[in-house]
Amino acid sequence: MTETKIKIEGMMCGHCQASATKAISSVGGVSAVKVSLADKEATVTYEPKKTSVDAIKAAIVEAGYQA
Ligand SMILES: [Cu+2]
Repeated sequence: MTETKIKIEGMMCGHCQASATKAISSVGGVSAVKVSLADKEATVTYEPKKTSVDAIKAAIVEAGYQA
C-alpha cells in the first residue's frame, strides 16, 4: 500500500468534499481516502499494482474538480 497526497482545486463546500471523496473511493485499488476541504488536499491510500496517481487524478477531474 502507498499513501499519497493529491491537491484538489475547486471544492467549495462539504458537498464538493463528499463528491470528491466518493469519486476517489470508487477507483479500484483505493483502500482509504480522506479529503480535507480546508487544505484542498486528499490523502489517498492505494495499491500501486491496481491503480495509479494518474488514475485517481482522472477520477477527481471527472467529478468536476482540478487535481
Ligand atoms: Cu460544493
